[in-house]
Amino acid sequence: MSQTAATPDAGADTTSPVTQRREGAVLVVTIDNPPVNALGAAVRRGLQAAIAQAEADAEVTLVLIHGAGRAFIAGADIREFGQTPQPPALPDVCRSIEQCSKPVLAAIHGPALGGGLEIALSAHYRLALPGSKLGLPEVQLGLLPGSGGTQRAPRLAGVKAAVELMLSGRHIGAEEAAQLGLIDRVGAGTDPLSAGLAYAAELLAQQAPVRRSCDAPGLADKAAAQAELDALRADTAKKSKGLFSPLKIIEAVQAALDLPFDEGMKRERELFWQCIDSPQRAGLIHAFFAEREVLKVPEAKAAQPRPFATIGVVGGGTMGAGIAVSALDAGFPVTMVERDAESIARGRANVEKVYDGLVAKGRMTAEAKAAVMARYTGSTTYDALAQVDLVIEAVFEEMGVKKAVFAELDRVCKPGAVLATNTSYLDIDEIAGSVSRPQDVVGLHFFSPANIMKLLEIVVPAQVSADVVATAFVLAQKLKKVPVRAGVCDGFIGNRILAVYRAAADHMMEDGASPYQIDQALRDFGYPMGPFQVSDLAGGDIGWATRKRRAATRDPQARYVQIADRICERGWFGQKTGRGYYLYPAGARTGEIDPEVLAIVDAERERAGITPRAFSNEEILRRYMAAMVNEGANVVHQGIALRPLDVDVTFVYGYGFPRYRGGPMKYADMVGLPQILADIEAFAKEDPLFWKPSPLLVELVAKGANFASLNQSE
Ligand code: T1G
Ligand code: NAD
Repeated sequence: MSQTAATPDAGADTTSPVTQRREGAVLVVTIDNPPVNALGAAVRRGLQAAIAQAEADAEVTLVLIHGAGRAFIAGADIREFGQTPQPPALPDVCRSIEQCSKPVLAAIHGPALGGGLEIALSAHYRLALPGSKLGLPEVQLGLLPGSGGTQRAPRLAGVKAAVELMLSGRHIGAEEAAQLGLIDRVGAGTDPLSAGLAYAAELLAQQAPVRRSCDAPGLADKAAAQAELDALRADTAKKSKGLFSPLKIIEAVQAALDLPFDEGMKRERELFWQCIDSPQRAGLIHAFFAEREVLKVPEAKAAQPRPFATIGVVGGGTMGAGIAVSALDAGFPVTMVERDAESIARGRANVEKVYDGLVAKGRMTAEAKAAVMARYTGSTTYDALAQVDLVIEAVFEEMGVKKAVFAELDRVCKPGAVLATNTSYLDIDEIAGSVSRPQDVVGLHFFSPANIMKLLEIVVPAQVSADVVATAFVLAQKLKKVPVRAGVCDGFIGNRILAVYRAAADHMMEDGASPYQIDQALRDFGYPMGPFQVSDLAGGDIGWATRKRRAATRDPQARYVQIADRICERGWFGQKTGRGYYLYPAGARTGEIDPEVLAIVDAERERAGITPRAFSNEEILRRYMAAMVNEGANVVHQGIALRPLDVDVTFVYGYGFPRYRGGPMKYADMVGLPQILADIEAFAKEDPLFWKPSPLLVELVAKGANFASLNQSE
């Protein structure tokens, strides 16, 4: 017997994303809120109503909750955070489920994350199908599980397992969830409803009782639980790197140990609201949505990507090898072309070195390495690329060399092949204009090491066809990269803005701040490294080559700090030469202050006639960020970046910008654009040429608007 029972109140909300129907004595509750059944207010109301219906209907002896579509529940509706909360609150919905007088079974498939897992944990029985993703990833949003996760999960899985799940935010499968005691059963098949009904029949046959997680014995051995939590607290204090919510998670679980369940729930909620009010929550949620919005580009909407199954790489140096590894890791057959036998041997060795490192660390078997290398082909003839679908060029950063390579590609590659360049700075319109098929040429700007760094700037020249850009975005997803669409200009989005805030750092260094103080100020801000440490890591010679290339076109009026040149002239390129701005005794990765560098700085100040002055870390940060944000605004204003969020994603994924601050443009919105503009106008009094307020910044401040107002997708 199957009937769709209306909700108790006459005005049943037929548009509710939660529907109920009876399947015999089972009340089947279906959540259908695409795309991921997030727990928005309507879903919460629907669940609350369903439990009330079950309580009221004497014929109902068990409640089965499942999700329609591709998810159980992917959590609270993240878009609601920062808005005025709508009733019912999720902890109350969980409480209703747990306090239900009839057994409640949650049948999980796909994502059951955050509030979604908390709903399941408040049920009395849980089943999950293979392929399910269970987790409490709130920490990645600057939050903590605020609907019982910190109280119920430790009672079911113990302190260590539960807290590690909350601190890592990782997703686990059904098998592991069963081993941890978070679910009772790994179901079969792909249909949560039929698997759920089968398990429900078993539970009814056994007259299975209501079994509340709040009563589960995971915290029974208080001393052992406390010892586990103390160890995790100490470790978190060391590792949380300025993050707010990890230690709040520890505090919430401490409440689970110290307080009765309902008191623990209250304490969890207090801590949850502290996280909500933390600026880190705003930064991390911005980053969550921004990295999804960057995929929404006009070309991907306008055209179908071209099919591709094989990849060619020209150049087997630092980048060529990294790009080849990235493609091999994604399962593609890769053909690498180099100039000559010696170079291709070096190219292959550069690729193998990565896998040998993994084998040595026991993270890959020799057999697996052999299987990957079986998909690698090296060649010194371009004809080897005649049948590949997509080619990425990564040869020397010289226009002549690039054009020669593209002439070869134009000669040998099949019609419809995508021809990409990994140039950092060169004019891709000029490269495209040098071949007979400019519509097939696109920029794919990887970041070093290319098999590790997630950012991929997809640079869109004037003549490229939309389907080639769409293809590039598909490639990015297959390589597990975060793609950002960029227009053609010197340095695209990232390197162009980098050049400006690096110059601001050099100005401060010449004016009196030591490079070590500047690095410390940026580390305190949340960067893993300061700009001078980054220069030493990347190699000062690359920047030097760029400065030399730009010398001919540099504005003679513009301030030019020569300290970096003095250091490079000595061959001090950083870690790869044992010294740069820092000393790296015996190949150390962490540098030591170098008095000789400070002497060079002093000498350059004297040469430039500058009397050094003191800088506070706060002033260093304001100047550094003002330069970054101002150039970021120019990049958006000139359409090089589609939206401010594209600049944010670029810097979070490619330049170490602290994710919990959301990115430079989000940071500027949180500081307030009037403040940023006021700073720039103040700095412009010293150097009006360098500090020109971006027209976009001036316009937004005049309108009382912010960068977020430009992020709205159509
Ligand atoms: N709220 C709102 N929208 C969401 C969402 C959510 N929880 N999860 C996903 N979306 C949107 C996303 O923006 C995208 O939209 C679309 O769904 C598809 O997502 C009280 C406080 C579930 C593993 O952290 O990890 O519960 O771009 O592109 O790669 O304790 O989304 O199409 O317009 O990512 O297949 C905790 C977040 C919330 C999980 C699917 N939950 N989501 O990945 O698709 S806090 C999470 C994900 C909470 C409680 C607390 C992933 C996914 P659009 P997608 P996907
Ligand atoms: P690299 O010097 O390490 O490697 C370049 C390789 O190209 C060499 O192995 C060389 O033999 C090969 N080559 C040169 N001419 C060739 C030709 N005609 N045919 C085939 N192979 C040829 O340089 P790299 O650092 O890997 O940089 C490569 C490109 O990537 C440059 O355009 C650079 O700007 C860009 N890039 C570099 C970085 C970085 O951090 N190194 C980051 C992003 C982009």
